[in-house]
Amino acid sequence: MDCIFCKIISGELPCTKVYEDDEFLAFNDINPQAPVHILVIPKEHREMLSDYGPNDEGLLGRLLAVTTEIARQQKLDHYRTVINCGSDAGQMVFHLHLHLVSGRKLSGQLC
Ligand code: DGP
Repeated sequence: MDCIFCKIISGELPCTKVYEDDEFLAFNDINPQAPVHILVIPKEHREMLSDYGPNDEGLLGRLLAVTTEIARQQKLDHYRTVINCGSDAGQMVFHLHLHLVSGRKLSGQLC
């Protein structure tokens, strides 16, 4: 599959790994918008948040729970989480990912 994040998951492309379990991988964003900019992704490929539904509440809940655990491990007190859904919302990589951004005062801009 021609997906950058799937290639990162398979090890075909490198990343700076921050967290991994059976279901999720987290790694540093290649183009950080703040001193801490981590992407948290499910290993299962789906393009965007709108590809999930009521049957996925477990996975989506665990995505947030894993994110809070990563924030704790990284000793982040203040942070922002962002999920872009669709190109007009700024999504450029079509494999669901959550941005975890921290390390500077974040203004009104989303990420
Ligand atoms: P979005 O605009 O929400 O689709 O964010 C995609 C993010 O993915 C963007 O902040 C840059 C990051 N990114 C794109 N390609 C790579 C890559 O090959 N490696 C890493 N670590 N991050 C990437």
